[in-house]
Amino acid sequence: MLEEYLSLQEKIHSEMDDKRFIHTLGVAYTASAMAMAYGEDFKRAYLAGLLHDCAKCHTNLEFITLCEEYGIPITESEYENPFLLHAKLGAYFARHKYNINDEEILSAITWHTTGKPDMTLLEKIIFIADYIEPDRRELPNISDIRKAAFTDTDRAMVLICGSTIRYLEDAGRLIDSITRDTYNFYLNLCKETGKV
Ligand code: DGI
Ligand code: FE
Ligand code: FE
Repeated sequence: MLEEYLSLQEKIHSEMDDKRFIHTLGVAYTASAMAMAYGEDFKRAYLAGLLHDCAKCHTNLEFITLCEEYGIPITESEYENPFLLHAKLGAYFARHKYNINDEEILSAITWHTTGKPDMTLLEKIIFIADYIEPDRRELPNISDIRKAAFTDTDRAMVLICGSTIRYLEDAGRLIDSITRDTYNFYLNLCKETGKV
C-alpha cells in the first residue's frame, strides 16, 4: 500500500515544506489506524489524510485569487479568514490535480477544518486525525481526546470542537457559523445518548 502511494507522496511533499509534510504523513497514518479500529476502508483514509492539506502552502491573497480563478464560492467568513479556504481548495486540487473522484474523500478534505453537522465516518476520521496526529503540539486535554478518537468518534468531535471554539474565543478570532453548528450537533447527539 505504501509503495502504491510513494509517487503521490513525493508530489505532495514537493508542494509543501517538510514540517507540513510530516504533519500530512501523521494524519495519513493516524487516519488509517482509526479506520482499522472502526472497520472503515483504511486505504481511503490514508489517501484522504495524505491529501487533506495539499492546498495549505499559500498566502491569504493566493487563497482568494485561486478560489476566484477556479470558481470556488467564497463565504463572507472565508473572506475574513482566507486560510479556511485551504480545505475547499484542497478538495479542488485533489479532484483536478491528483485525479481523485471518490466523493467522500473529497468531502472529507472540504470539511476537515470546520467540520459540519452529521458527518460520515470517513469525514470524522480525517477531522479527528488532523487534530490528534503525533506531531501536533500538546493541546489541552489531548490524551483524553486521543483515547476518544479510538473509542467514540462523536465524543471526540465534541471535545475537539469545544476546545477549538474556546481557543478561538480566547484569541479573539472570528468563528465560522459552521464550526459552531458542528459543535452543537455533536454536543446534542452525545447528550441524547448520555455520553456527555
Ligand atoms: O491545516 P491544519 O493546521 O493542519 O488544521 P486545520 O485545517 O484544522 O486548521 C486548524 C486551525 O483552524 C486552528 O487554528 C483552528 C482554526 N479554525 C477552525 N475553525 C475555525 C478556525 N479559525 C477560524 N478563524 N474560524 C473557524 O471557524
Ligand atoms: Fe488543514
Ligand atoms: Fe492538517
